[in-house]
Formats: sequence, C-alpha cells, structure tokens
Amino acid sequence: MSNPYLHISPEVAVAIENNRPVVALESTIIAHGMQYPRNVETALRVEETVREQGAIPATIAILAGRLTVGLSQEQIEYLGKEGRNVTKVSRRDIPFMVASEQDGATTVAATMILAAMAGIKVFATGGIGGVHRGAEHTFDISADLQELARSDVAVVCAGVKSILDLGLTLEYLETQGVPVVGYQTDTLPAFYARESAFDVNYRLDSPDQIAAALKAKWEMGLGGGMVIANPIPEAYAMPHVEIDTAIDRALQDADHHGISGKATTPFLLARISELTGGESLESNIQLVLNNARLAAQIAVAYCCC
Ligand code: PSU
Ligand code: MN
Repeated sequence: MSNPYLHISPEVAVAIENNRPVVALESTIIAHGMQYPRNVETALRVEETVREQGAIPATIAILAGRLTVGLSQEQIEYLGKEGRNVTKVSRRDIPFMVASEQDGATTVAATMILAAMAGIKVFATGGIGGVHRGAEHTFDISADLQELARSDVAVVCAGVKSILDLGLTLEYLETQGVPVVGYQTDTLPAFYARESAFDVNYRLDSPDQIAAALKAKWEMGLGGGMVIANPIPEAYAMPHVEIDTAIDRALQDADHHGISGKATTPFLLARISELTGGESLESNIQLVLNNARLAAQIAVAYCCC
C-alpha cells in the first residue's frame, strides 16, 4: 500500500524491503529537548551508535509537510538549528503540518505512527511521555501512552522521568495492555536514576528474549507497542537528592508561570537542565546512546528470529 505523504530515504527503504534491521529515532528530542549544537551532535552520535551494532538508523520528522523517515545529516542540522521554531508534533498535529506543508518535530507518539507506516518495528529514545503529577486535576496524560496501545512499535527508553507520576503511568499502561519490560532489571528505571520504587511487568535479560516476545505478540495479531526500559549506565546515573530537588523546583516554576498543555514537558526538561548545570544533559546524552545500542541489538535479533 503506497502512502503519498510518506518519504523514506533510499538507504532506509532498501533496508526495510530486504528485512534488514532498522531503528527509528525521534526529532522532538532534537528540536525541543536539547540546545544547538549539542542536539545535532547527539543525534548524529546516536545514528552512529545504531550503525555500530549493525542496524540502519531512521531519524523521523515532518519536513515541509512530508512525513520523512531517514533524515540526512543536513536535515538533522536544519532541525537542530531551528530548534523551538519547529512545531512539536503529536498524533493530533500531523494532518495540519502536512496540509500546510510545515515542519514538525515528532514526539514519541508521532514517531511511532510514522515508523509504523514505514514498517519499522523498533524505536529508541530517551524518555517517554506519561501521566503527569497532579493529572487527577489537570488530566495531563501524554498521547505517547495511548499511542503505545495502538502502534506496533517497541520503544526503548530509560524508563519514566520523575517529572511524571510513575505509579499512575504504570497503571495507565496496564489498562491499555502495554507491557513494560525491564532490560536486565526488575525495577522501573527513572531516567536519571537506575531504579525507582516500582516494579516492571517482565524482566528480560537479552535482546533475543525481547525480540522473541515482540514476534509472539505481533504474529498473534496482538497489536500495540511495548516499553523496553533500559537503565542509565551506572557511571552516568545522578544522585537522587540533586535530581529530585531540581524536579520539584521545575514543577513549582511551571505552576508559577501557568505552563500547560504541550508546553509542559519541554519547559520542565529545560528548567531541570538549567538547575543542574548541565550535569543532567550529559546523563541524558549517555542514556540515549545506551538506548540506541540496545534498540539496534533488538532490531538485529528481531530480523533473525
Ligand atoms: N521526555 C524526555 N525527553 C523528551 C521528551 C520526553 O525526557 O525529549 C519528549 C518526547 O518527544 C516525548 C514528549 O514524546 O516529550 C512528550 O511530550 P508530552 O508530555 O507533551 O506528550
Ligand atoms: Mn501533556
């Protein structure tokens, strides 16, 4: 089935056609998650990491209304420089970017949708969106969670950042039938921290085991995604007290400035980065690289099982 809106780079298209391993990568993290030039530098290192493991990277965005799967270096550079001028795009926003031929940086939800359209099964990112703290009043629940219930893509992340309510995020995913797998861990990692007070649903210790679970799920026709939670490498994990203090402060500031809707997550991320003086940025970069490595290994295993 051809999709006139979808533009897959030749390298990625050939890989998909030949059932070679491909890893999808998001672009909100480039345009809204980090500053230029570290964002571009990181995006290119992530792609290189995927290649080192024998898979093909496919960074995904909307460029001049084209659903683009497999950005060139120039296109990554462009998005990184434009930064916040580029619209942050989730499921609801996609048709408007296409119809008006605008650029869009894709969130986890939107990247999953475009990856699924292209036939890519594995996706690496830093952190997924989730149920925000105070969601019982604000109803602020990321569209990423709903997407995990409907698109057939495995998302490798470093768990759930504690700007979110970890317990409610797990409850929401459970209701939606989305499995949360811990890679070599029994507890849900919390992004900057390797552990949290919550358990994952299943612990799997190898890319082969994860690939086998994905294959079973999709071959049976059980649609939807899977969260693969990969703890940050020990050497880059941050002390709880420092990060918790920064997160509490960022949440207060967001409240004080009346930040809401899609602006909330980027505001909190930027504020935490400022408050922790760049240490959190280094951790963030390292965990993304670590996730890219695992995602590529899973993609390779999925192709062979
Ligand atoms: N969490 C991070 N870094 C990020 C994001 C979340 O640690 O860059 C981005 C991702 O693109 C994610 C989006 O899909 O924020 C979620 O936004 P929202 O909460 O508005 O759904
Ligand atoms: Mn939200």
